[in-house]
Amino acid sequence: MSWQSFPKIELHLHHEGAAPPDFIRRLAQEKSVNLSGVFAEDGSYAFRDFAHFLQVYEAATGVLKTPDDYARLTATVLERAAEHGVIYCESFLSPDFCGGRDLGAWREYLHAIQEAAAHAEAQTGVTLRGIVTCIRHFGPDKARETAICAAETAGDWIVGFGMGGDETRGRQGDFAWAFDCAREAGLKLTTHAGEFGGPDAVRQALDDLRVDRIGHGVRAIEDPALVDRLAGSGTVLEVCPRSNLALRLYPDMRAHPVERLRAAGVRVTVNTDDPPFFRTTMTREYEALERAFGWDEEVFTQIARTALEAAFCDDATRERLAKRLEAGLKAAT
Ligand code: MCF
Ligand code: ZN
Repeated sequence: MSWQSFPKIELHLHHEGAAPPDFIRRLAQEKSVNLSGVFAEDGSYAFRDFAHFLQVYEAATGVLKTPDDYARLTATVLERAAEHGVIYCESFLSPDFCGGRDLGAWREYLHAIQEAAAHAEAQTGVTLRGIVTCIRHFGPDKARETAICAAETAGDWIVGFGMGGDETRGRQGDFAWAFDCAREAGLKLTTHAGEFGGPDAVRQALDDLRVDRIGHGVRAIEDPALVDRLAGSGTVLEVCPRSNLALRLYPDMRAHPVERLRAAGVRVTVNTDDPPFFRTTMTREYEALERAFGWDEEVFTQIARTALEAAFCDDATRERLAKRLEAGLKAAT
């Protein structure tokens, strides 16, 4: 089975992290920015471990400076998504990088991104929505400012609030004010937890931030009572299998817990996180999961439906996409 044209929904994608190395190199050249240490000899992104990944990520994506840079990136992101059968995608965007948490500047970036997304949707048929994301290692004060930008721009395009970054610092609960602010503005919530933070971070995300979904969440597997809790509550995990392998959380796909979580009744979805950084695409994720666990059309159909149910978009958009998804599934199976 070729999975490339199988219809897919992606819920965990960092907007800047989806920038191909060539895109970043071209921008760096245009702006005369020196990016030594970012690329390997073969031209791909190079990093040793999680801490180094975060550094390389911020150096590489730091060349994205203007609203127009983000408009160009948005077109590229949606073209790539379309190539891999994605019909709906939510991406993490941050006022921390777009305008330094200044609300006026953030609105300008957002305007450019939304305009580019609308244009690209007309060309590719991929629908994009944004999740405003605070950066954990920038600390709770900056997260508060980011949440205010999120609350002020919440609507039918900015549909969620989240947190990424270095999970080994502080506790999820340190960011409760930011998440409460976003929730009060009507935004749905997700946070990176249970990747490098272990199962306790997942519990904190549920108890202290009261999130709707969990980014990664895979290390819940280390705590059977937590697995039961996730299965019981129906909390959706945004699993990014090849990201976890690239950052050496697991030695290979067969050791990855996504199948054990699914078998225990946890609602899992499949995502790419930062595709060019992890040398992945949605198609490669599907191929690797088929190879490791024998996942077939039935499993991937279930996963796409789960992802659409857990999407943060409004119900009218969900219903429109559900029709497209079901038609695509029928054609593919
Ligand atoms: O999911 C991966 C690895 N785990 C944690 N954080 C990140 C990942 N990819 C990007 N991030 C972080 C990173 O700090 O999210 C931020 C980056 O600066 C971007 S979110 C707009
Ligand atoms: Zn992520």
